[in-house]
Amino acid sequence: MHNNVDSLFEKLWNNYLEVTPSAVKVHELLGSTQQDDVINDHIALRTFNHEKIGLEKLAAHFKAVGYTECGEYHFEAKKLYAKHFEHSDPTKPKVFISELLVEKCSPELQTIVNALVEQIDETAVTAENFLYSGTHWQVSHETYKQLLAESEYAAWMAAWGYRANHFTVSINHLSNFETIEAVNQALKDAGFELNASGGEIKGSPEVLLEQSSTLADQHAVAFSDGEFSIPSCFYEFALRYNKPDGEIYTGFVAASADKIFESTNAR
Ligand code: OOG
Ligand code: NI
Repeated sequence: MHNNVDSLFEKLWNNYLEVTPSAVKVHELLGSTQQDDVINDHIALRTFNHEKIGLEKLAAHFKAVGYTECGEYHFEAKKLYAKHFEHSDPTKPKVFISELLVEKCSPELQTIVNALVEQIDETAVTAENFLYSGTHWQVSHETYKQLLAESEYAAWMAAWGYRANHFTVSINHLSNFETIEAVNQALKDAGFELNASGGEIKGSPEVLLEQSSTLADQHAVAFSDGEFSIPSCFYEFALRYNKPDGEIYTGFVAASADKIFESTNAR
């Protein structure tokens, strides 16, 4: 495990850029003069709820660098469960980790996922690089398509494995933009496609969080039966509001998150 939070995020960022080249263009567009202008609100990771590699196994890597659990979220239809974590230093990004409730899926999906999980070496899960280690298994494009028909989340996990599936621009910290509408417009003017599921803007000032996201880049994956280009990772934009007590809201909104997951859907 890492012992330094900044070096962990640097590794996650570089690994994310490998399959999300559009993230560099987003930085150029939203940062005013230098890349450091873009403050990361949070990242998200995904997994399967197996004992070997469940949410808590990923969380352990963040707890080791000063994170604590702060909220939990249920996604009935997508068969997902999630928690979010915050660092004792509020300037560090928040972390959203979800897991697929495999036992709620079809016997066929369970068989496929169990076979993937079996290929993971137990020691890899606590290794320093686990959170950006990608896949630990062989999977065919045929199997990917079979998973896709039942669960887009399961298919994405099978293809991409362990990595940040998005970083998030904190609109609160941008100097050139005040509203999420202005950010979305700038992105669309620059040719980015936004996730329109549930509307381009998820949430509202009333729920203390507004979010939008790009549709994931397309990137090649070396499947066991050949190379195919599929949705990889995306960029999110978040504007947070103050609670009645004057403190900024640091949680997530399940109804909005439910739609953000769809940023990795096929275009
Ligand atoms: C996470 C989706 C939820 C948010 O900010 O609500 C999320 C995912 O796509 O894995 O990121
Ligand atoms: Ni997010």
